[in-house]
Amino acid sequence: MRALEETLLGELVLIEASIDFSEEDLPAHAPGATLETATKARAAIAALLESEIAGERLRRGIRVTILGGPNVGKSSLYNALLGEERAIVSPVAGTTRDILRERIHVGGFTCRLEDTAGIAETRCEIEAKGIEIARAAALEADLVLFVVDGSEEIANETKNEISRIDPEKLLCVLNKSDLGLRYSREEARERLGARDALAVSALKREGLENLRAWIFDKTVKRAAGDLDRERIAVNARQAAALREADEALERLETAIGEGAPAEILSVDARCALDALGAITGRSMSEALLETIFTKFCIGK
Ligand SMILES: Nc1nc2c(ncn2[C@@H]2O[C@H](COP(=O)(O)OP(=O)(O)OP(=O)(O)O)[C@@H](O)[C@H]2O)c(=O)[nH]1
Ligand SMILES: [Mg+2]
Repeated sequence: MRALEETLLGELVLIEASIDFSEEDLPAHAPGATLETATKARAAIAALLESEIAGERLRRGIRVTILGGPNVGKSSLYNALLGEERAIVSPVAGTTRDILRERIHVGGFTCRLEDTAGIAETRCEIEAKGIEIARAAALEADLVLFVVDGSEEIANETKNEISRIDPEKLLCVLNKSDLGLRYSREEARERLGARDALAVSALKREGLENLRAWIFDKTVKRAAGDLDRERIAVNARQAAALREADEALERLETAIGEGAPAEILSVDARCALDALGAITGRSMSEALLETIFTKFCIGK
């Protein structure tokens, strides 16, 4: 946004200078260059507007649920991603009962991370309730990190449980890699029936960067339709301002095409910058003065 604003401001300064100080020795204003800038700015705005819907999802926060059998290290992974000891970790199976939720940031975006009760056959009513909540959370989630203890053989129930999850949003996390994995990533993918698998050690904090990168790729990038980071997360208010700026720039293009005088071009350029200022919070007239001062040393 700043870059967009700066280029337009640069043009406006030239336009205004050609009006106010026409008799002085200043660089001449070239309408052709302004037209080019306006056209480029409109393309940038169009790209920003595309991300409006994706932005809504990103702002809400991407929901990432950690699921898996008991004792595989779900809470350890939760804590590791969080960077704090939030969930109780213990060698006792069935430690986590309630669902835990915290926000984490991945590549500058918010994820709502959930730790859940270990899925197992149980006669305990409380544990069973926790498992029910865990499965429901996984259904709702944007992503499911299904954790298995990679140092142990894969149980049949694990494969069944995984088959309930939409493969599009599933990642199998082979935890406890520090103990030595029983199988390769490829074997894990095949045996677990998952498209993706990643080895980590929640205890030793290893493989977490890969995991974060995977989360980023699967969510933020996909949500934004593979747009690069700068183009993400335009909200409804910002989109309205961008549309306003775009209309002003369209008028500017037409005015240049018609050979309108600098006074007219200035009005449209100011309009566009005013609209962008509603997003950046920058007052256009202040910005204009600053730029005039630094560029031309006029008026000091
Ligand atoms: N060696 C090793 N041990 C781990 C790792 N991650 C977790 N553990 C241990 O595994 C045990 C269970 O860890 P938790 O994080 O409580 O497992 P959980 O999946 O949340 O268990 P429940 O809440 O009971 O379902 C603890 O003793 C942890 O220290 C790891 O990466 N390597
Ligand atoms: Mg736990």
